[in-house]
Amino acid sequence: RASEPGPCRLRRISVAGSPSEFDDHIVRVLRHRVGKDERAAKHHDWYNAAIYALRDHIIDDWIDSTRRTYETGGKRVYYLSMEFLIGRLLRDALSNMGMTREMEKALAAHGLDLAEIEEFEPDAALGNGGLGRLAACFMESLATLDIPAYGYGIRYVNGMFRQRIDDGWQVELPETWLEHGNPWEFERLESSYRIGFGGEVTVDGDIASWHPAEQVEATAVDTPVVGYKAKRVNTLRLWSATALDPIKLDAFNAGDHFGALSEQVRADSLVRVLYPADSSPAGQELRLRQEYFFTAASVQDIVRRHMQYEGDIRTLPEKASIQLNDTHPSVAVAELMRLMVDVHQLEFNEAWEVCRKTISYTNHTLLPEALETWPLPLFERLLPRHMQIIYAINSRILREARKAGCDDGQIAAISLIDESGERRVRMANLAFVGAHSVNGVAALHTELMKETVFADLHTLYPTRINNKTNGVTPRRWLQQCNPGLTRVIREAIGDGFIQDAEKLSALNDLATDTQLGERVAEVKRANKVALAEHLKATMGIRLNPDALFDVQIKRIHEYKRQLLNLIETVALYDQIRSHPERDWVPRVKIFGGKAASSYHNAKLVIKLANDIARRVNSDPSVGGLLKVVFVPNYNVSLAEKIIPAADLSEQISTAGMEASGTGNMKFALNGALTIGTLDGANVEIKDKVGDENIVIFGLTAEEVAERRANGYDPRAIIEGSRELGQALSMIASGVFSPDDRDRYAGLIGGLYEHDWFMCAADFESYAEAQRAVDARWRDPAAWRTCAIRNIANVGWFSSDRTIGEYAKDIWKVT
Ligand code: NBG
Repeated sequence: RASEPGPCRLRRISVAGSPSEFDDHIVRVLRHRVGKDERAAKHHDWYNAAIYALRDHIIDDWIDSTRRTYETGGKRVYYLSMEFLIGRLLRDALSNMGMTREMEKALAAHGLDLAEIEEFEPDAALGNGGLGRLAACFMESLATLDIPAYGYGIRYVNGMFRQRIDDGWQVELPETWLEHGNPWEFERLESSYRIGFGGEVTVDGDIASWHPAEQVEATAVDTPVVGYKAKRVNTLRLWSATALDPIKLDAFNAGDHFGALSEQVRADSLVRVLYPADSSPAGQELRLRQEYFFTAASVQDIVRRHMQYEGDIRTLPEKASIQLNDTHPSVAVAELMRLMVDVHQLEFNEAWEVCRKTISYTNHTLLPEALETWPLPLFERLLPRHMQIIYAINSRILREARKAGCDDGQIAAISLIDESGERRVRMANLAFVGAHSVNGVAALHTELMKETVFADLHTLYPTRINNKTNGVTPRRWLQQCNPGLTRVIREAIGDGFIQDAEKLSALNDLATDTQLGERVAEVKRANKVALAEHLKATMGIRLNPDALFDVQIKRIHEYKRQLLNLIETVALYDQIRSHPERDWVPRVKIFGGKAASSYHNAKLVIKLANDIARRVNSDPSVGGLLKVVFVPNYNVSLAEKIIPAADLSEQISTAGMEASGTGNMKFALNGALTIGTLDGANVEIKDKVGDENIVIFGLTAEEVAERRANGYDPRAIIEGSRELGQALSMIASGVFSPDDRDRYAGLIGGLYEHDWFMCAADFESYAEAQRAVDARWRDPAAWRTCAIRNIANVGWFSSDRTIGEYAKDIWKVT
């Protein structure tokens, strides 16, 4: 793990100066803060002591960073996100502090192995998938680029559920990541805000005031976020909830022991769970309450800080940029307006200017079912004053639209209220009109935003939509997860790439260098061995590290088409059995991912993967040529083990449906080849690595749209393809589910009838692409060159580049 470059060693040291001093420091912490004698201490005590000791160093930098921001009066970025999928922090913090080696030595002095201690850290899974992980990468890049920033979100007591596979089925269990406390966090009781719900609005002259019927207290809990080489330490501020009156003593004394605690239970429920819905709306009152709770607390915190130091709300845009991560915090538009108009008594038009200059919005999906809307009666009951403000904004916008010549159809599409059925508040439209910048997360996605969901808003505000292609932090997704590859690259081109990932391009000159190719291959093999050992230990499965590791890890969703991959797996299985004499490339198909708990088809796909695995893995006629693995409980820590071991990265969504994808970037950065459609950021990855270093197949987004519009007949395609027809009938007839032969009849039947995600249309081209992958694999030297070209050319997908663009174009911070 000693992967950080040499020169950044213990810098200015106030706590400990040398490895042995650091060791003394840990022992002191173990005694005085953990309360244990080093002879009696258990691994978990050392784990706590190690983090507390490291934290002492971080705090110094944290305080310095904050002081620096105050002194320079710099502008701050506020990233509001319902999700932060941070994973473990110890390795990240150690590495960015340049203290990995010190920690290793200090622990070794007590016979402890840092790698083992790291395994005690729970995965902080406060997010579903890409959106939450992007927020975590952005936080790290903001600190690395020395931009003063706060991340604002919810301190969920139970984050993303833990997935167990029982007899092939997904079972959801609560994730209790806070069970043993959380040594990273600092509760800030002084930063608390009352958050109201319901009640009524009264008007006195020009001044409206909201009298909520209920209130809860939001309290800040801060976690430091360390940038590379500890240039800056920023704050991730997550809100927890408490009742104003946690126990009603009268009721308790009168014998109503449960009723006396009901307010606290209600407050707890606000921050209890993360909705396990990815790219689809939760549609529950509790979800809207969660959204308002954390947004209102964050906006109030931002305004309080601004007023304390600047004293004039009108200068807010000069000192603060609020980025809305998807529509979940959209109500910030109405909340900021309410504070300015009702509390700070700004005139509406002036407040609207300030609001739009301060706020910007990122859209992360085009799926129509994923665009958040709330039933008007619910919204009005919970947030009566915000509803009035939204009406006021709407009338302004619609008048503007009318003046600009919009017709009734356009007006209906632009309106903040959806009148097409039951009336609903459109959160995406609210975010769009309340922001000065609206961005997509990959070039194709941004173009499609202009043409589809926001077409009419785009006509009215033609300069507002812009693109910021996603990125991932090279610290976590190369340096920390793949120390072997990092070492090889550093020896080849120096270590500048950790800070400036585009420097990886220097590898292009060495792409055909045999020695480098061999070293890269050795590292890949070692990573595959390590993964195989891990899966042997956790799942009892044996994998051949010389086989091609073909990986699809991400949320299970129909548009991501794990089903297409499984159908092709079955077709391959069938082929291997029928033609054992052919020269097959041994493959391990690795799947992992969670399905939303109410998403029936996605859960069925998990079962299918497990059913196929059971059958294929126990069939002696395929020998070692094909293995199928579904890795349970896919999370950030598992991704860190799997991605460095992958040869092939599956990015096979129906074109036009994956906004960006970020796993695609992580795999390429770790030297895997992509098999993918022209969707999301795959398009830009192809442009960067070159056509010959990526395997593209399938319909384009345009062709998908065209087929959907002009009648698409999946049955004809299936009947015209023997391989596809056979694979489907094997699945549908129960070959993989002898205990319940009809289990997949509906799932497969749906492909014949409608096949919205175009699995049938893309099958042949996908299967062909897979055989092209096999052909490349048979030429190891060519494969290595291709892997190196991938690593060399995806440095652009660093979240440092993405954040640099946000900073320059949207936030105007340096
Ligand atoms: C997801 C998209 C991904 C994208 C991430 C991060 C949502 C709503 N959207 O394609 O599906 O990579 O956001 O932008 O989770």
